[in-house]
Amino acid sequence: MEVTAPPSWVRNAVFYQIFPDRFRNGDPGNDPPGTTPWDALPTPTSFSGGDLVGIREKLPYLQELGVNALYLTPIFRASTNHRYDGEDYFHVDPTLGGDGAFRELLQAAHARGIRVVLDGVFNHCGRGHPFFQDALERGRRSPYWDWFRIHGDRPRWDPEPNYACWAGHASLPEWNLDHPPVQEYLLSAVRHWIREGIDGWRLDTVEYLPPDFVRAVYRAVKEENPEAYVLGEVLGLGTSWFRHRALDGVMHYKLREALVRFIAEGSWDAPRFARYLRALWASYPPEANYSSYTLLGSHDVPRFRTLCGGDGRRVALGAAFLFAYPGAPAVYYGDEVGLEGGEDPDCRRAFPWDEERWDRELLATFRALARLRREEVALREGDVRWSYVEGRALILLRRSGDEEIAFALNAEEDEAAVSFPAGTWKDLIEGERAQGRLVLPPLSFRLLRRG
Ligand SMILES: [Ca+2]
Repeated sequence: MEVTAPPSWVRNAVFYQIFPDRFRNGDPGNDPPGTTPWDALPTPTSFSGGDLVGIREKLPYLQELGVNALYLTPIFRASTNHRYDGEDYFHVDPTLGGDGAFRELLQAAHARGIRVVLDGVFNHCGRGHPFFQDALERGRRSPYWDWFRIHGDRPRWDPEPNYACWAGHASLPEWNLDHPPVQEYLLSAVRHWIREGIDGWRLDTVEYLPPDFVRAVYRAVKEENPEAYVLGEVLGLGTSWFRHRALDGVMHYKLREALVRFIAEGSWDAPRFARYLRALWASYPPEANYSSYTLLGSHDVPRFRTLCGGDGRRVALGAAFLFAYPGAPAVYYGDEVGLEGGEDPDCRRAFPWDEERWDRELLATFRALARLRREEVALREGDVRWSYVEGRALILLRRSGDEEIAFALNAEEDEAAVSFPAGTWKDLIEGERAQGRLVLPPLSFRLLRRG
């Protein structure tokens, strides 16, 4: 079958990324042994007890935030808190509530119009995966010997692993994707969960997978459901993946880098930021720009607020840019209430449910941005023009049919006067009208409609 366009819902999506161990503990009865108190800072090996029951419980909170799609980091049976060491591709980890909790979450999310995308880890599994365990036990006599790349007669990891493993981690043996049964096995998991009703896959470490296999995943997904989304974790340029039609979109880390330079660090001025973004825009087919997942942070990078030295106004600017720019904006759990955190595992702290600790102004900004994105077709589908780019301020125009929205941003600590294109503009949040020049307070943004 031939699929030529990414699913249309993606350009209308507002994603929320959840690291399931850290969002909400809905059932202390399923906590792994040794679970730490909720507010304890995470370590590489600690468990906080978050689960899918907790996510379901907080769907009203997410809906009120304006979220209509979830991206969950891995949920299948595994040994670690991050679960990138999968031991079973067909069953949800019992410490997250198991298959039943997932089915209930999926139903409840769909009933609220919230889609669910899962994390597919197809480059490697965990050392506890029964197939690797079989190779460990039976050596070359194991039917799974060729499923891995093992040198010698038994897998060993002391002093060094003698098998291919992810980034040198002995606990993460890599699949031998040249062995056809391995691809069949993984593709059957891809199809299984789409049939169970998930709305897409985020493919982990896609740049390390054989391109033919990624294309096979894409085809399998689309055969099961042409409206399902295939998102790649791509840290470099995603151009070739789009050319070969292997992904619908990428996690837009390149865009994030520019936002870190321009808004968090302040090391780039607006002209440099605009030049970079224009070049990036031109590198991808238009539909891939509209169907990529745009982010300020994830479980793999320091939180944006921490990179901003804790300044919530800069987080608001970064978020506003994502919501005003093409692509599906994603909120990394907790960013909306001001959660901080440095490099992994610190960027994976437990969500602070004590509202006393929230940055309420920031949360209100996220909600307003999501509402405008939902209401204004130009913000979702409009074309993009850079209208004013000077110093550390810019105006971006988004137009769809007769609707035109101007997004003005000042990333400077001082006020900035920006020039608008001819005509009258009306502020979408405050309601006031503007014409000609407008003075933006320090570290502020405005969204205005022409007319
Ligand atoms: Ca729990």
